[in-house]
Amino acid sequence: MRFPAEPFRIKVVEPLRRVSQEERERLIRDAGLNIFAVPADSIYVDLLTDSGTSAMSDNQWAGMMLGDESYSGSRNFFHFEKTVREIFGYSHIIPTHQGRVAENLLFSTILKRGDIVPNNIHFDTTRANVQHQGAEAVDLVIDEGLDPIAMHPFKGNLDPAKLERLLAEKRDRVPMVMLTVTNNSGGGQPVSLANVRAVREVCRRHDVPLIFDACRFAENCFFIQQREPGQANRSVAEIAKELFSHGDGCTMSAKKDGLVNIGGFLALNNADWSQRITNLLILIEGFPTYGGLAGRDLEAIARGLKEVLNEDYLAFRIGQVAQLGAMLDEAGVPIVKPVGGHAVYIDAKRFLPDIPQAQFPGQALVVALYRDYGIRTVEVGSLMFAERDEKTGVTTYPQLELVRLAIPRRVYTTEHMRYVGESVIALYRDRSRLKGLRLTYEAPVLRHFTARLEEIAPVPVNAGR
Ligand code: P70
Repeated sequence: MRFPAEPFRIKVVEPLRRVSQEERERLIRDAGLNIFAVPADSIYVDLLTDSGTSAMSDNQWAGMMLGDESYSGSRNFFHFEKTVREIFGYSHIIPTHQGRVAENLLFSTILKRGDIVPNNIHFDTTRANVQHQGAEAVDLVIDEGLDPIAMHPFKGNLDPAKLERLLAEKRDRVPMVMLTVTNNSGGGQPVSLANVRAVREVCRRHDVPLIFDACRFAENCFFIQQREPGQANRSVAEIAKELFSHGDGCTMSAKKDGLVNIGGFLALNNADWSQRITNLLILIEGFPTYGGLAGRDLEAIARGLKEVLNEDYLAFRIGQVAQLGAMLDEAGVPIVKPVGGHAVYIDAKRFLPDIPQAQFPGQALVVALYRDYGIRTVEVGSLMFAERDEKTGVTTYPQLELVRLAIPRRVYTTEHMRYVGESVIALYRDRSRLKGLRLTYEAPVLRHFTARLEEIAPVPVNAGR
């Protein structure tokens, strides 16, 4: 088992606290079996998210000291703007404090009630922000993208034929098409350049703008370089330039491939949209040269966006995730394959085949990984995405029931990864003791963040006799 060697060394360390199994049991019970409510300093390896959890480099920290905190016209804004234009190629750059604000500004300005926004698969905040405008979020990923074991190099691809059918029928209701790179909900799977070109062509014929959700663009473009015929000799930066040239703009959470702890932006070519969005930005987020950020944050993003395109870094990053996936796969743990860019996703349906989706098998696994091993993961399945039709009372469950082990960038060492691998394998061998869960509280939107649950006691074999 060869994990890739780190292309960095460690200058600052953050001690980790080991807590006892008894304390973890108490903490997860007090949290209503919701991992978001467990204090982070009682977690040993935190794989909840790769968002905002990166370790910044010495170069980024040095940039923070050069923060110009002027209300308007900060030099860091100009550096940020220039960098984003160079990499993404769009003309109007609107800073926000994180990705979902970029989404909210875009959707609340452009969408009308009854509109439809197609995407490969919308991630949770994108879907919720579309729905918040009374619009419909439609997922058009290729069929392989919904099959956890289909071996396709670009399982994030959007099916151009499905898009064509939708636009042929309902063009009037579609103000934009989105593409999420990489496709987070489907396992962190990349989208190919050929697919971007094909989607662009359908959009061009129907005259619909194409907007990227660019959170993990560098990881996506690295996969293109590694896997797509004809791309091996191009730099990841060149591939990114072409990819974005096929679109009209992007939303970005810099908390992922910006290698920072907070920040995001909206980049657009459409001057009219940008003007209207900027007016809203001033009302709710901040002046156009800082958005919701400090000057020092903008500097860290500008530097992070360049570092993330370093191919030694990307080979390590993607290799570390792939290697953890390989370790689990070789032990027979059911995972989404091929392994994605930022996370290994366990297929909870196959891990716990006896627990029905209505009893949250993914969340049961999340709870056990914390309680038994101090590892925090996140459910991407029925707790996050099941939808109840208020009229009929019928609940629709997502096809994929996953547990995501998201790997923060430049944070954990190989030994941490080995600990995680060995723990998941041990739990898999002992999985028969896991029980289903039921909800005791749920919020009306994005319920997974605040839900409370309890274990369903197994019915004794002799019950009722
Ligand atoms: C994640 C976080 C955020 C995200 C994303 C895509 C493709 C937009 C955003 C919003 C959210 C999360 C989920 C579970 C646990 C913790 C955090 N994704 N588009 O980890 O960006 O967070 O900056 O508003 O993945 O995948 P932002």
